[in-house]
Amino acid sequence: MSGSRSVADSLNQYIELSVEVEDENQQYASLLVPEGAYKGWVPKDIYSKTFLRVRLPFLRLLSFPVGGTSIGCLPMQLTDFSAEGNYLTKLPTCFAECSKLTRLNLGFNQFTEVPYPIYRLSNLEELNLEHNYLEHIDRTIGQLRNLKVLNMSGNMLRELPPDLKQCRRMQRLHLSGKFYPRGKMQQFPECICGLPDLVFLDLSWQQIRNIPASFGNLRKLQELNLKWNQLQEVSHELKKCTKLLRIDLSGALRLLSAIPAALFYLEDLHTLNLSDNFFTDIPSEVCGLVKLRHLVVQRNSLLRLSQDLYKLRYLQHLELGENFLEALPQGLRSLKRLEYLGLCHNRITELPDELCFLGHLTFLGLGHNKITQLPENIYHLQSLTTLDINHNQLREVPLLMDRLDLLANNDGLHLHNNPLRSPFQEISEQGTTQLFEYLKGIRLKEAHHRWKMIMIGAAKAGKTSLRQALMLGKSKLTADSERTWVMERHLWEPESRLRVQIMDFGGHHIYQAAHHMFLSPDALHVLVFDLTKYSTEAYEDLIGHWLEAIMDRAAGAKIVMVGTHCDLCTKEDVQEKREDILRLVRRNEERKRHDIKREIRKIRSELDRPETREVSGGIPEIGVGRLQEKLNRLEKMLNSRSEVPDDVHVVSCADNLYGVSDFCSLLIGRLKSVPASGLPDHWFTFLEQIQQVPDRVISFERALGFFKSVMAENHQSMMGMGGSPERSLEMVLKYLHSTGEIVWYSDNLELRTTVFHKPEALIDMLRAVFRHDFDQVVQYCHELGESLDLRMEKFERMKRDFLQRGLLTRELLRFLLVLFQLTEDASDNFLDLTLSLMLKFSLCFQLQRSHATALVGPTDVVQFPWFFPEERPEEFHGKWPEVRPSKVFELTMEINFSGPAPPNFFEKLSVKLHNFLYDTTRVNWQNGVLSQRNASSLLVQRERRSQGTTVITSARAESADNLTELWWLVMNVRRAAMQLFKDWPLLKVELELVCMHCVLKGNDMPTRYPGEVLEHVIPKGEYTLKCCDRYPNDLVPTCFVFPLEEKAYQDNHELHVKAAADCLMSCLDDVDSSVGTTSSAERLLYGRGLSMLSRRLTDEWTAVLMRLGVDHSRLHQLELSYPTDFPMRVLIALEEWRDEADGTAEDKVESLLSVLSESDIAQNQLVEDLREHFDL
Ligand SMILES: Nc1nc2c(ncn2[C@@H]2O[C@H](COP(=O)(O)OP(=O)(O)OP(=O)(O)O)[C@@H](O)[C@H]2O)c(=O)[nH]1
Ligand SMILES: [Mg+2]
Repeated sequence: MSGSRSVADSLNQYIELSVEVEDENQQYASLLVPEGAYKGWVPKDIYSKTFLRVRLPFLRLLSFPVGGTSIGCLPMQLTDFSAEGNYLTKLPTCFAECSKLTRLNLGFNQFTEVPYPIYRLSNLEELNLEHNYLEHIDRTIGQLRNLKVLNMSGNMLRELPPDLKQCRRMQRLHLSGKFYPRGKMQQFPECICGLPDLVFLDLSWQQIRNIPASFGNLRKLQELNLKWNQLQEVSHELKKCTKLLRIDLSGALRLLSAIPAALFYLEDLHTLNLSDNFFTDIPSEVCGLVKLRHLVVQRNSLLRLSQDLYKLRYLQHLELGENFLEALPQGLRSLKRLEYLGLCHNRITELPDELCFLGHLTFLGLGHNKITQLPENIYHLQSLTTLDINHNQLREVPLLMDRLDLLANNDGLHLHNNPLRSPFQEISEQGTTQLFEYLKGIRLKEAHHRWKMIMIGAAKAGKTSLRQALMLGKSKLTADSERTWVMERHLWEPESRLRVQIMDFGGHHIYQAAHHMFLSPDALHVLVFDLTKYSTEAYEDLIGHWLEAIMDRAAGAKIVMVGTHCDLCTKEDVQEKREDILRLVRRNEERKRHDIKREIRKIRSELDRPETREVSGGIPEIGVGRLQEKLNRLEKMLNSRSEVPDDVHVVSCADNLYGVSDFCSLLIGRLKSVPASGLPDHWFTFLEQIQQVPDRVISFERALGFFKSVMAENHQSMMGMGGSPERSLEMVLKYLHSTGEIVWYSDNLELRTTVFHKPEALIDMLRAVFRHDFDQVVQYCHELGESLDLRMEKFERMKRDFLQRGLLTRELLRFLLVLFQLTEDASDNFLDLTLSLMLKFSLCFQLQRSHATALVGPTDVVQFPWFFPEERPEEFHGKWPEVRPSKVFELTMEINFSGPAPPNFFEKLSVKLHNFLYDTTRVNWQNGVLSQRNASSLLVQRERRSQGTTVITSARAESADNLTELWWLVMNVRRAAMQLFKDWPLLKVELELVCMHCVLKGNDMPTRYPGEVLEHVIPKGEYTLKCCDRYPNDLVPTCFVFPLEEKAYQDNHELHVKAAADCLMSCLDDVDSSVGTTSSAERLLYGRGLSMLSRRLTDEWTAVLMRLGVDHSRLHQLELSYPTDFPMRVLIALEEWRDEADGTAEDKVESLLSVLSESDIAQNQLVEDLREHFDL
C-alpha cells in the first residue's frame, strides 16, 4: 500500500490543473507524464481524480489498473487518453464507460485484437492503434460514426471490414503495413472508396495490386501514400481525385513499364515520388502537372529526360539520382525556381552551362558521374550551399568558384575521388575555404587578360547601378543615400582568366579632384549617362565634357558610351537621342580634327615661304624652330587621338536589365581584344606578397626588398633589365599600375617613392575631405569630440573655415578620419601620412606657421582651393585697382584653352603657386589668387569666355627695377602650368604674352606674342625691338618680350631697365591724364609735363627738387627704392612736390621754371620746350 502511495505521490507532480472554457466553475486536471519519466504500474488512485486528459507514454506499463465495474471518476470527464509505447494487451472492460473520450492512442503496444470496449466509444474521433499485432478489425467499427482519424499502420491486417464505410466522417486513414514482415493486404479495400471526406490515405508497405475505378470517388483526397505496394493496375479514374497534392508511389510501380498516365492529369499535385521503380523515361505528358514542386524519380532506369520536364515552372526539388542519365536536355534554365537538383549516380559526362543560371539552387548533387569539368560559370550559383561532385573525372576546379561564399561557409564542396591535378587535390582535402583561397591566388597568376575599367560620367548617371548589374548579373539599383563617395574599386572577373579592376567614380563635381589620379590611357573607359536627362542642350554636361577629359588626357584611350534608364524612355525617344548624340560626337570630333588640320596647313605653308626661313613674325630667334615644333606637336595630336565611340549602347539596370547582358558581352569582347599576355609567375608572387603588408602604403625601397627576395627565391635573374633590380621593379610596378592592382606614379618624382599597394589607401585619403554632403554629414558628436579633445565651438569654427575658405586644421582632419571610420586610432603617424599624401598630390598647400596662427591659431593648417569662396574676399579690394595706374608696369601672360580648362586645372595651379608664394599673403577665391611679393603684385585669374577658358596671369610693379621680379613671378606661374600639362599631353592650349608696350600705351587690343617667347633668353645686346604690330614704328624694350633675368645672370641689366623706364615715360607722354583740366600750368603739372621733365633731367635732379623744397632725406629714400629706374625716381619726387607745395598751379610752374633757369642748373632748352609745349 505504502509503495502504491509513494507511486501515487510521484504521479502527483505530473498533474496539471486547468479550467475548461465551457464550465468556468469546474476545475479539471490532466495527468501528463512525460515520455519514459516514470516506470511501473499505475496506482488505482488514478481513479480518485477527475482527469480530462491522461497521457502515459512509454512507461513500460504491462496493464492498466482494473477498478471493478467502474473506474472511478475517470470516465466522467476523460476526453483524451494516451498510453502509447507500453506493453498493454488489454483494456479494462469499464473503459467502455468513458463515453466522452474523443481521442484514444494505444499505438505501439501488444494488442493482438482491438480491445472490445473501444467499439462502444461512440464519441471517439481519433483512434490510434498503430504498431500492435492486430490482424482483424471487427465490423462493429462501423458504430464509431464520429471517427475522423484511424491509425492502424504497422499491424497485420489482411483486409478491412466493409462496415468501415459507415464511418463517413473519416478524414485520415493510416493503414501502412509493417516493414517486416511485409503487410498482408493484397486487394485495395473498396470500403475506403466510400469515405467521402477522406483527405489522407496511407496504404504503404502492403501488397496491393490495384487501384480500383471507385477510387475516383475520393474527391477530397489530398495525400496518397502507396509506397512499396505491387500495383499492376491503376485505374484511370484516379484522375478524378483532383484535390490530390502529394502522392508517393515509390517502389509501388515496379510491375508497370510506364508511369500511369492518370497521374499526369492531377493539376494540383505538388509532390510526386516515383523512386525505386523501373521506368526508363519520364514522358512528355509530365508537363500536365503544372503545379508540381517536388519530383523524385530516384533509383529508376531513366535513360533520358524529356524537354517537357522543363515546363514544370514551379519545380523546386528534382531528384533524379541513381539512374542511367548521360546528359541533360537543353532548356534547364527555365526551371527558375529549382532549389534542389539531385543527379548523383548517373552517367553524366558533361554539364550544360545553363545549369549555372539556376539562381535559387542550394543543393546540387553530381556525385558518382563521369563529369570531366564543371562549367566555368558555376560561380553564378550564388545560393549554393552544397555541391557534391565526389567520384567524377574532374581534373581541375573552375577558378571563379570562390565566389560561392555560402558553399565555403557550409564547407559544402565535396570533391573526393577525382583525378584532380596537383595541388588541387591536396588543398581540396583541407576544406572548401582553403581551396577557395588557393583559387584566388591562382587566378591572380593565371589571368590572361588584365584590365582597368573606368566608369565615368555625370552625377547619378547610373554608373554604380550598372556596375552592380554587370557584376551580380541582377538588378541592384543604388538608393539615393548610397551615392558613390569619391570612388570605389572592385575586382570584376567575368571569366576566370579575365581580371578587371573597375574604378567606379563618384560623379558629383567635388569628386572630380580625384578622377585624374586614376585616369590612365591603358584603361577601358565606360562613359555612362542617364538617357532621361539627355537633350541636345545637356550634351556638353553629360557627354561632351567627359569625352574631352578622357581624350585630351589619354592617347588612344578606349571609350564606350552607354545610356542608362532606358526603362523610363520610349523606343522612339531612345532612338532619337542616340542619333543626336552620335551626330554631336562626330561633329565635334570633325571640328576638332578640322581645326588641327587647318593649323597644320597654315604652319606648313608658312614654313614653305622663303622669308620665313630668315626671320619670322618680327621676333628674331623664334622662327622656323618654333613653327616646326608646333607642327610636330599638332601632328602627334592628330595621329594619336582616340577613336570616338561609334555607338551609343542602351541599357536599363532596373528589373528587366534590358541590354545589360549584351553590353556585358561587348565589354568582355573589348577587354579580351588585346592578345593574352603571359607574364612571369613571380611578378604576381611579388604582388601577393606586397598586398599582404598591412601598412597603408609602402616605400619604393621596401617594395624593392620584397622584389629582390621573390626574385632570389625563384632563381630569377634580372639580366633582362641590365641587371638592375630597380629598373626591373619599375617595369613590374608600371605594369601592375596599368592593370589597376596597385597605384604607382612612375612619372612623378615626388610620388614615385611611394607605392600604393592597396589603392584604397588613396581613396581613403580623398574621402577624408571630399564629401558631397559634408555640411550635413559632418556634425559634432560629444563622445568623439571629447575623446579627441575638441570642443564644440572650436569644431564649429573649424568646420566653417573649411567649408568657406578651404582651411583644414590638423584637429579637424583627425576628427574627420575617425568620424568617417577611415582609421581607428587617428594616430599622429597616420595623420602625418595623410597630410603628406595630400600635399604630394597637390590637393592642398601648407600655410606657414605665422600665417596659420593669424588665421586659425597655432596649429598645422593646409588649404584646399576646391573650397575657396566664390566671390573675391574683402581683402582684395584696393590691392589691385581695376584700371592700371598709369605709372605701373604690367606683365601679362594668358593661358588659353579652346574649351573649358581640364578638370581641376585651376585648383591645382592654385596649389602649385604656393611653391613660390609660400611666404606671401595670398587672397584666394575660386577664380583667382592675388599675392603681394616685395614691391610686386601677382594676380592669377580664371575667366570663362565664350570661346573657351583663359587663365590670365598679371604682375604689376611701379618701377622698372622690379621688372626682374615681375618676370620671375610670371615665369613661375608658367612653370607650374607646364607641370600640370604633363598630365594632359593631348590638350590643345596656347600661351600668349601680352605686349606690355601696348598695355602702357593704354591700347585695348594689345599685340600678343606667342608663348614660345617665354622659352628664350634676351637676344644679346638688343635693348629694343621693332616687334609690335600695333605700333610698327615704335621700339619695344626687349625685356618686355623676353624674360629678364636677375642682375647676376643678365648682361647689361641696367640698360634693359633703362629701356623699360624710358618706354614707360614716353607712354606717359602719350596718355594725356590732364583731360578735364583747363589751364596750361595744370596741363604741365597733371599731364605729360612731369614725365617729360623726369626723362630730361639728369644728375641735377636733386638740386632742382631740393630748391623746390623737397626734403633731402626723401630724395635719398627714392634713390634707394628706384636704384636704376631713374625716370621713375624723378617723376615720383616731382609729383610729391606738386601735391604738397603750397600755391596755385601757376605759382608752382613759375617756381619750377625759375629753378630750371638758375645759372648752375641752366636747363634753358628744357624751359623753352616746356613753354612751347604747354603754351606758357
Ligand atoms: N529606372 C532606372 N533607374 C536607374 C537606372 N540606373 C540607375 N538608376 C537610378 O538612378 C540613380 C542613380 O544611380 P547610380 O547608379 O547611383 O548613379 P551613379 O552614376 O553611380 O551616381 P554617383 O555615384 O552619384 O555619381 C539611383 O537612384 C538609381 O536607382 C536604370 O537603368 N533605370
Ligand atoms: Mg555611383
